[in-house]
Amino acid sequence: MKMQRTYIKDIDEKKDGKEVLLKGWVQDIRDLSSVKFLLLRDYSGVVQAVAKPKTKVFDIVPKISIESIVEIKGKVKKNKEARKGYEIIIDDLKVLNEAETLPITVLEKGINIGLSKRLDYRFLDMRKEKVRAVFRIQSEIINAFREFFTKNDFIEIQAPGIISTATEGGTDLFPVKYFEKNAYLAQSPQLYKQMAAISLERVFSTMPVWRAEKHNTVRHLNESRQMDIEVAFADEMEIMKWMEKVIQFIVKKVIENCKDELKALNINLKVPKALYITYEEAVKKLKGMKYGDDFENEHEKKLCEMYPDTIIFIHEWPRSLKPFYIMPKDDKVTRGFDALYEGMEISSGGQRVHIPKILEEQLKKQGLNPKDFEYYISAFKYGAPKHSGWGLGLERLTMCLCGLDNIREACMFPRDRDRLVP
Ligand code: AMO
Repeated sequence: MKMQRTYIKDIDEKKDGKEVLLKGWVQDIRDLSSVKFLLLRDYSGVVQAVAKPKTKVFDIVPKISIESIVEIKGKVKKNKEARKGYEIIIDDLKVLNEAETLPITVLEKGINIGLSKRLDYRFLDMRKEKVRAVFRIQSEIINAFREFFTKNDFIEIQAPGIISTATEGGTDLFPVKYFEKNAYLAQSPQLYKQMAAISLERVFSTMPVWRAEKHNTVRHLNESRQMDIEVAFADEMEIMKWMEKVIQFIVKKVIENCKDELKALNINLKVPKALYITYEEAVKKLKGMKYGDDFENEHEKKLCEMYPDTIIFIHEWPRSLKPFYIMPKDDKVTRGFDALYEGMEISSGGQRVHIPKILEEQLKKQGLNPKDFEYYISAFKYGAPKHSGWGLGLERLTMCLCGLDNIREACMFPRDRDRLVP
């Protein structure tokens, strides 16, 4: 009978002394005169395999190229000094697919290669422990987000990726040819999640969004992923609470389920507290800022340094700084907010305008033509409750939890001003 494959994570006490079949990548080879070591990696871990003298594999092992795909049959043996406390004494080895000389190393020390070169070879770069840790944590973040809102009776909606009008300002749209019409890649699910919430009450979405922002910064991508919610009958204070709760839930899940990954990244993650302050209060805390100024990244950093391990919710933003769909609170301020965490903005949102007349006025004020938004405005004419929501950047949150200083590290295949491949 064909032998079943064993995964490296399952090598334990019960397997001690037994013959196993392993498959994976050759991470490294150590060629000593008396013995040859091969580090084998699969999705679940790394184990040391040993070729002893006078065996048929002794001369073969040192010749195998790094990252080749191999199949190893061997005996599990306790060895306190080996990683995991066990090693494999190789009986037989087959090279399933030989790797050519690598353009970048996949060993941890190779992390110092420039980011741009690493991204050129991302398919190899993600074989490194630290890089894999980031994407494992990102997967936990998005799963926890879904779990939290599903448990709270929200439904996940799928908004379109091709749209006919700007939702987040007209200048940073990517045009696409849509048969005879002009269309754009969606900058956010904004208008669609609102139209869903006024019928379904509690919705969330996770989708890529596209922004043709020309600036190349360590916090911006031209394609990013947004986690959004929209809740009917809620105001901005209520939905900020949802964000406080979901981020705390996500961080707890990452602490619980990604212990090895956090260790690999050398991160001591803490469940954050929350602070709620008005825009006016925030401006007063910062030197060199005056009422009406938008926050620069240096201001966000300073505020976060004042309140470590805290999500800072800044609400009551001036009307001039928020989009047309944010509900005004009075003549001066809106019901919009921004959330800062670990030195940067991770989210913005607020209560929406659900009164068609106010919506038309706000569109005109921002230089937009209400005619282009007729489909959206009319949705609020047939029984629309007040509603609120926010969008949370997946890559930005990944940066915060993994301690990364460039957003490209938090995106498997980033799209920026200069990069369209791989
Ligand atoms: P906003 O434009 O602030 O709001 O986007 C929400 C969050 O998405 C992330 N984000 C980005 N991340 C990387 N690169 C980018 N270019 C980028 N743009 C945005 C950020 C940001 O805080 N419709 C509103 C949300 C709402 O009101 O519900 C919106 O899109 O983390």
